Amino acid sequence: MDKLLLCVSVLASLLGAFAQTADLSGKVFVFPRESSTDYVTLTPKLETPLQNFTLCFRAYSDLLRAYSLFSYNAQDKDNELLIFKNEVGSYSLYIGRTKVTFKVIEMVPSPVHICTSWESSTGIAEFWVNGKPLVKKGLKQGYVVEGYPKIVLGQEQDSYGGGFQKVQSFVGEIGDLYMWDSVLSPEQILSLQQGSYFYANVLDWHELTYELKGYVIVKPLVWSRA
Ligand SMILES: *[C@@H]1O[C@H](CO)[C@@H](O)[C@H](O)[C@H]1NC(C)=O
Ligand SMILES: [Ca+2]
Repeated sequence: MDKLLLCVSVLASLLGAFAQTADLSGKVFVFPRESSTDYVTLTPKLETPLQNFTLCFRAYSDLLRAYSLFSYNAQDKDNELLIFKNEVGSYSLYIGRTKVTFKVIEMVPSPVHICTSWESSTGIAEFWVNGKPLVKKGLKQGYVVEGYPKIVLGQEQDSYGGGFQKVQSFVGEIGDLYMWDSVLSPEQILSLQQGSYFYANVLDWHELTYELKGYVIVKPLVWSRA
């Protein structure tokens, strides 16, 4: 085999060994311990900038401290899109390094289904917890969320794909993660919470491209439909 061809095929098989695409329906990522080294990277199907989006997922954790739920950084743009839990009953959504905070009455630990959406034209951000819409907030009207992100579950990025701190790490289980480049209707969000599936064009749990780093294990989802 010619040298170049050999190099290319070795590289391709190496890359293939890292990222994988799988149907994770009925499964979760388990982040079993606190660390600054355990995480999952997600590769979106669409790398384009986002004028609108909806992001939904299920999470189950008994942490009482602050932690990152979804960390999306662009090149040179920290906190381009971040979902951060501050404390029990308080969730922040960051877009373009600006944040809004949503309050909800909740029991910890109990499983949560979270959906959040944002549209550029109005700046309106919605946040749903277990099918309940929280008070709407507004931020970054007219902004466009940068494309080509590094998306990380389990850790909070302070650089492009790194800069993790143990005290912001997620410990627990995450599943049923979907992201669209549009704002879903309240009816769609409710039926997702109840277990329906809609094809998602940015990230789709049924066809997810991901890479496990450190101690993260895929296990069956046993606590859904909360
Ligand atoms: C984003 O949403 C607005 C208002 O809902 C719509 O007018 C616009 O076309 C959407 N943008 C894209 C890229 O889909
Ligand atoms: Ca950050």
